[in-house]
Amino acid sequence: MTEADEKKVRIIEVKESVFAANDEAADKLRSRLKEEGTFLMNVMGSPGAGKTSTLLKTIAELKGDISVGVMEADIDSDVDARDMLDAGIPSIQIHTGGMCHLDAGMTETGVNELQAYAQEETGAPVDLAILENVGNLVCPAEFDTGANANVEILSVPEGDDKPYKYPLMFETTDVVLVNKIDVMEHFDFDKKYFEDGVYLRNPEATIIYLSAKTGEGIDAFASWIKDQISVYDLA
Ligand SMILES: Nc1nc2c(ncn2[C@@H]2O[C@H](COP(=O)(O)OP(=O)(O)O)[C@@H](O)[C@H]2O)c(=O)[nH]1
Ligand SMILES: [Mg+2]
Repeated sequence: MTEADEKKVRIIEVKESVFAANDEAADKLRSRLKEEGTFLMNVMGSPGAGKTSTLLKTIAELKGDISVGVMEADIDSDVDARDMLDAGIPSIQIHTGGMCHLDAGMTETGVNELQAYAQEETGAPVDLAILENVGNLVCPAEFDTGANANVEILSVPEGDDKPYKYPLMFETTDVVLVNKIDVMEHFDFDKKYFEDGVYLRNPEATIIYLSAKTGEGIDAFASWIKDQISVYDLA
């Protein structure tokens, strides 16, 4: 059989088309949020990095200045949303049913539900909607949720080599939070090696060291959020 006789295999790159459709939905969501005056922040990181703990402390710091609500995404359970509600923060839980990330469509559904809930509970939608994404360093980085800012939380015990091992997560984030600095002395965490890895992936990234346990550095993260929102409001 010659090359000309050989039947060509038709290959469909499903992944590419899924990403293209998601990017479009994410841009649509961003335009809508801009019209409504809502800032959406997507928080990513491994399970146990301290996403919920850091958010609880940071939202307490922001209280009075900005109204905040949280969408907690998990495969199952409502543990994190309960923690938020116990702290008086409007919150809903999104179940992904086994999926390890949220896409823009799921995020839009979450935003709608969160704003309806905030309206019912407080009489107004929130200015800052925070998405605590599913705990995972790979999948969430692949999908644009429609957020205005991406936050990656890494904790000291996870190690200083993560920017080298999970490049996309560090490429797609705007700020890298290094949590659990209160236990820094117990780990061989080389800050220079870590920062070099972050800037290699993302020269524009901001790095903030903090501890959700002691509260150190939480003010710097809260200021970073306020700066992002004031730039967004002016744009
Ligand atoms: N020592 C210490 N432990 C922390 C810190 N932040 C979170 N933790 C603990 O780490 C565990 C996971 O925290 P959590 O906020 O639930 O992480 P998430 O899964 O990323 O939301 C909990 O036992 C927290 O108490 C911190 O800054 N220092
Ligand atoms: Mg959590």
